[in-house]
Amino acid sequence: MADVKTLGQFIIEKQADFPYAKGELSRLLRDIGIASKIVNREVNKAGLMEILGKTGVTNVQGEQQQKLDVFANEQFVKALSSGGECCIVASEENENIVRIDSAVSKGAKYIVAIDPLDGSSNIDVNVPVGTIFSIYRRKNLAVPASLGDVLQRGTEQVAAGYVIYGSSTMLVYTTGKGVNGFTLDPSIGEFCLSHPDMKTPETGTIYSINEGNYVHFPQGVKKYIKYCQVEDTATYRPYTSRYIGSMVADLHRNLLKGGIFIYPVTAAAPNGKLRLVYECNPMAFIIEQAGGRATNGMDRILDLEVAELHQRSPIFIGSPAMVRQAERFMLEAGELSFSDIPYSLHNRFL
Ligand code: AHM
Ligand code: MG
Repeated sequence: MADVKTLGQFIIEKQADFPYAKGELSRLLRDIGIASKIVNREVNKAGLMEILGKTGVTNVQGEQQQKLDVFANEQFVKALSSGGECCIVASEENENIVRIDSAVSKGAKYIVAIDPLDGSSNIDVNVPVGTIFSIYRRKNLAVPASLGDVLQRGTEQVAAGYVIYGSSTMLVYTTGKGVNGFTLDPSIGEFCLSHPDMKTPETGTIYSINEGNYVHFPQGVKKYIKYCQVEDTATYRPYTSRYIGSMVADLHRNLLKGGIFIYPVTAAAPNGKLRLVYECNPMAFIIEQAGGRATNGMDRILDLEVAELHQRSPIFIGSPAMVRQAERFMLEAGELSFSDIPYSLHNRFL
């Protein structure tokens, strides 16, 4: 037992890296850890419970919400509200930001953006799902906290992490000083440090993309997929195709083994499918901290301007050599920089 370090112990230990820290971020991370254990308990029971299934209402993206999405959202908002360190929660499940008045009046300085249960369409079939979170500091403590505090570039993130509810449950997070992973030990109910200082391999042999959309991909992506499939022993090609359809699970595997995950623009998703604020930015921060790379095919995800809460972005993320190779194909296919053109024109890539 002497070697076991719990998430709580680790967070307190790491607080020393920030000499002026007052423990607020530590408490916030602890609150997220607690809520994720409650969500984990329900996700594990999903096959048994009446809770499984659809509520019949759709969320702000027009997608059908499932009961566990609602439950997870409630748990995180509740934990963050009672913790007192977070004044705004921006969630995939809420059209608008949720302002926590009690924390605002106390001068709380953190904002949390969250996808409470990503990949929730996989719950019914027992496939891993995840939580993704991102933490920002309020821009100006002298003015009331507002949506503007959420619409910050990814480079401004103070911390980000994900929880994967898989064959085991893991919480992986960064505060900008490397990435550490904790596995939930159900026997003691604690996340224990299992993957210290995670690094993604420089290159890998896994590519992850929904190939069913191939016909609607930009030329550069089509060419990259063909490149992945060509035989070349020197570069270990053809690569292996792995796509779970649960971003957290796909990225977690690729982070550990080396690989690339791509969700480009498609006919159905002319700006990409994944959301910048609570899906792409936190994952980009984690992957970069693990030595990886994350772009929209040309530009760094973390540098993208954030104009809307539920803004979408294409994403190319994973082992740096693989992402660079995919970008070369995008460039050769003549795809201009996304940041050079308005979002409304992104579908010209099709
Ligand atoms: P969700 O937030 O509605 O669950 O959607 C996000 C999920 C990601 O986890 C996954 O990578 C992607 O959607 C899969 O989309 P598709 O089924 O179009 O391949
Ligand atoms: Mg999601």
